[in-house]
Amino acid sequence: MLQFFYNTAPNPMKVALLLEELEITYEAIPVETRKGQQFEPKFLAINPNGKVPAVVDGSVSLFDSNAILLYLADREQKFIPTDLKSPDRAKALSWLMFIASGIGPFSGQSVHFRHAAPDPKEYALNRYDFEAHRHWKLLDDHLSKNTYMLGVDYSSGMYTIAIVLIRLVATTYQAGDSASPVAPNSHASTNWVDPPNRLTPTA
Ligand SMILES: N[C@@H](CCC(=O)N[C@@H](CS)C(=O)NCC(=O)O)C(=O)O
Repeated sequence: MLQFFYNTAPNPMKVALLLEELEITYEAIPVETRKGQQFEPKFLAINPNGKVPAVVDGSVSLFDSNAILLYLADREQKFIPTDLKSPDRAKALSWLMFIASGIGPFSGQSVHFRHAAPDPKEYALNRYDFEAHRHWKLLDDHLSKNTYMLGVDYSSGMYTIAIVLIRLVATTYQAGDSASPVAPNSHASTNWVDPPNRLTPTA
């Protein structure tokens, strides 16, 4: 059975969400990162980066949340265009990496410097806030012209792993500092998923 190493922070939760959506049977193995379990040799053998999430699926071992999401979507051939050379697959990969390297980390740092960092922090806060908002604006502009991330006609409304990710990042970001005024289209749930509200957080 697939083993899923996790804590309840945003990156592992992206994987949990997709595992559930894909209805994959898995064993959830908590890693107590506050107690340093991520640095134990047996976990470092799975993820040398010493962070959750990580997954072991038979002989396959993966770390880094977006790599895991891509693997799972490909494994099940769901939530991502499967034709490797299709324009939509290319678009999905671009948005996936945009989230992994842009909107996710910049939003995370923005929230950190606003709510957790000790003073002085103004320079860092301005820097990360600016970049986070720039990314959200870009996404919002895209969604103001397209009903779905990959366009109106894509796969009879099926959403993609990119949407799952953005929705979760949006939720996380909102928890620290509402992005709604910055990116109203990005927070209109009908623009994110089909059926509407499927991934809308309840709290
Ligand atoms: N790029 C990694 C980041 C993973 C990451 O930062 N994980 C956090 C939880 S969201 C973690 O393990 N923190 C504990 C630590 O850094 O020691 C991914 O997307 O999986």
